Amino acid sequence: MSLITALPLIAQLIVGAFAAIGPVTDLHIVNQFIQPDGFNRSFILAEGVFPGPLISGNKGDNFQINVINELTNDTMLLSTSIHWHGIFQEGTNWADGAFINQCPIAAGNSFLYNFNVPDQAGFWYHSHLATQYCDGLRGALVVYDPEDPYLSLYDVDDDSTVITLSDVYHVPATQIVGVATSDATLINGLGRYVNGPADAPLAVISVTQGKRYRFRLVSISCDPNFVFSIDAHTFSVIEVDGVSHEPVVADSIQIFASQRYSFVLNANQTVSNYWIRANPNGGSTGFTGGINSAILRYVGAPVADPVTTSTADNLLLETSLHPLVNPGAPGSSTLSGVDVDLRLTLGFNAGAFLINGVQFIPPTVPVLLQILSGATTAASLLPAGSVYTLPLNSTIQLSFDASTVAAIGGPHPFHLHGHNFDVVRPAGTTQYNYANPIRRDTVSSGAATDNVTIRFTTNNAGPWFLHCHIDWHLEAGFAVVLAEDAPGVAAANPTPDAWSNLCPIYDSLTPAQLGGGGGPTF
Ligand SMILES: [Cu+2]
Repeated sequence: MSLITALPLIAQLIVGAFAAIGPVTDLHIVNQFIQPDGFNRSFILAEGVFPGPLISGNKGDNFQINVINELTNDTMLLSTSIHWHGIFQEGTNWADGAFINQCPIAAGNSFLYNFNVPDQAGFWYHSHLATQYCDGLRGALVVYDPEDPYLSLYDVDDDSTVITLSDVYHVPATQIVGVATSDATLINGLGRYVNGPADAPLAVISVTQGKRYRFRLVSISCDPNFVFSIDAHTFSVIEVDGVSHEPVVADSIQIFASQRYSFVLNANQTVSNYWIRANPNGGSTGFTGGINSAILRYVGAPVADPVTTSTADNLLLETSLHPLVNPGAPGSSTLSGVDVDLRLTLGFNAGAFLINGVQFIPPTVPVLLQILSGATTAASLLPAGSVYTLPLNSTIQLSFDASTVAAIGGPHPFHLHGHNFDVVRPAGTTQYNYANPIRRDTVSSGAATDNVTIRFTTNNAGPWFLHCHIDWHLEAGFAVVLAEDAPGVAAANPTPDAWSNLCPIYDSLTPAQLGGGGGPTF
């Protein structure tokens, strides 16, 4: 490695030592009053902060995260589980965090998530129990690649260059009646709300003129998508959902719930303050009074609010993005050129979201436990009608018909656990690209006229959740389970004893011990 490429690594190690935790760490889940937008309420937080602390490691690391549940506020859920979004969990399906993979961790208990990240980079983590992450349990997780092919493009890539975008709710998730509407946008955990304190602090991201920054933009949103931009700056997008892509220049990104992008920003403008903007598609939009905003401050600029205006007019398009390592989509270059063509018709009826006519009702026994207990067919796995079995080593195509639901709280971003996938037909186009499509793990299913289509190869035995990442919609049933190589799951996924103990403990809890004030507890 040359001296030049080694420098960012050294900087990363020095700066990263201050705040990030991991890959081997405790993670305390606690109730804590904070005022991220000036409004004081009790949240469910990792280590008492929002967002949760940055968890980081290097490609190839073994992560051992001991989640210690110290929740006591029974107006919210008292149990928890954590999903490590985007990590394939090959051989560790039990560590994937959704209720289909494990029973939740009861208050007063701990559970060790122990998984390898052999060849991936770029994630986040969140509660995967009901809508608990909307109450605060969410944060960024970065797997650095010491041999990142783009090391020479940037000078800084550390804790200070992670940008989280989120919504926040002034009422606990279990107490929201009707359609939930975000009260404010938080950038790196800070923001303002309409008619709230005008002096609530905004996040400040510091840059030094002349340096190049790899920003890692992470949507930890429960619901809104954001159009993100930085006044007077263009940038070069190099990574999507943990996958390196060929650089694409843009000045704004529409980022949906749970998506990630890395972009390189050259701090080549006049030393000054510039607005960072994240305009949501719902709740209070615009930037009056500093809502939906943060500040990019050059070293040497006065401590003052920016006076800049946005000139963004070059929105990043999924069709422009092509993987750096480009295998092309699996299967052949025709719409029928796959082993399994699974068409998913999205629907809505009487408050329930449906996939192929079925609302997902979480099973009382995790799907993984059902499989390990001997049930391996779709007909025998619960919830009935929501589990699809897939054969191993096969090419799979999923298409999303959003024609009847796109206008109902959409666009709906769909996330597949356990895989990346190739988006052969993204939203906004009728063209199919089998040659070099964008590769990611969460995709917008688009507008009523779209039929977003994705492909992947089954190489990871286990039940994997496929769901809308608008958490309120997931709660209303917008999910299915893909049971991949069900007969091979047991051999491929040895489970620790502590995992086996979770269900007996959870199942013995009284309603009072579940918390949530009688709200959803699955
Ligand atoms: Cu949705």
